[in-house]
Amino acid sequence: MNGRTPDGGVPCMLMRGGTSKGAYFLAPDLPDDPAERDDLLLRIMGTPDPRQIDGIGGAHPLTSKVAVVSPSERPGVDVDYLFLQLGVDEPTVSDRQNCGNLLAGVGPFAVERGLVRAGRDRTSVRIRMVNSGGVATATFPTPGRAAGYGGATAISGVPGTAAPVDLAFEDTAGSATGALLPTGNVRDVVDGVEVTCVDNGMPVVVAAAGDLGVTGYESVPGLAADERLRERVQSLRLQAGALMGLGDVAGASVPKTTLVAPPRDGGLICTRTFIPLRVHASIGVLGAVSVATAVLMDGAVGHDLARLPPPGEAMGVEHPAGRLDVRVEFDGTSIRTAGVVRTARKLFDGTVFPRPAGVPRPADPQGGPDGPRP
Ligand code: NQM
Repeated sequence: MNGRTPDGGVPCMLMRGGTSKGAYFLAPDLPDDPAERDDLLLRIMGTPDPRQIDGIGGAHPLTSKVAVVSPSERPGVDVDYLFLQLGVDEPTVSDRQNCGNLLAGVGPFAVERGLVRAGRDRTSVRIRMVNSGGVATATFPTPGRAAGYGGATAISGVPGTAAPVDLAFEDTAGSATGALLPTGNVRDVVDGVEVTCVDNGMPVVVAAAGDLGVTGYESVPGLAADERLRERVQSLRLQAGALMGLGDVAGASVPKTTLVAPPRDGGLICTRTFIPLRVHASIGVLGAVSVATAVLMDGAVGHDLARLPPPGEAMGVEHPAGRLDVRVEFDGTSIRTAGVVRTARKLFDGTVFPRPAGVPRPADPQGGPDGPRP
């Protein structure tokens, strides 16, 4: 039984999850067939179109995201969360990565939709991240047994404050590649640049900013305008992706590339991240967990640039909008715990109407409001 309306509407909740924004759906409200589902989601988001003008996407990879949530059949787990990254100007839908930011909204969404009964003041929801098989526990306030979004927690990259969502991860190592160090080495040389390829929730290629001719403190527009740097990052990630066992990653959203530099704001390390070629406005959650894990390792790129906080203190991963504090306990061979605090907010709940199937798209040479493209 799905909640779709006779005129093609689909029940949808728009939420901010951490520093990202996405459309949250109950799985039964979307087609079971992945190809049909993806086609519907592209038409909902308004992809492909750099402005996503005919859909609800926000014209950036960080706002062109989808969470599909369903009750879990796994013992000890409440809900399954499938993350889908939709392209903006390319008609792509990828399930090859996780998203720790949208994850922040999954617990409150599960309560809103009645999949999980809220506790009296706080609720913990055990979430299986379908993309990687890992499990996360989200704990958040539920005053009056309802999801509560107001609170005093600030996160860099989001104005104001909101209720904290504590995320504790299990089994993040090797999320997409099967190994914490997917090339089998703590350091590799690609294109003459030393890199550490790591996957503690997100496959990331870590390189020293200085080795790519930048400081690592540039602004997002400054890095975005650097065509030559983008080409070098693409070349690095294509080769590193193959070494990481990810195959041809030309059209894939992973691996990400993070350039690291010494911290300037009391944190562990300073970062600038490419997702995979757009410059991230801050840094992804699991991306930050992976980078922090890498720089904790002896011999890894960035290890000598990092400043370790006193034991027990959160590690600040500095990024263009501030810092993301992560908890990572790494004993030299395996990860003991990993977690972050995020916030999330319900923005809109209702029915979304997809662009009809088969309507010419702006990117079609014959179609779109601007007519044939040159
Ligand atoms: O790394 C962006 C984001 C992400 C992913 C990306 C994320 C994560 O900021 O867990 O959250 O790396 O494409 O939402």
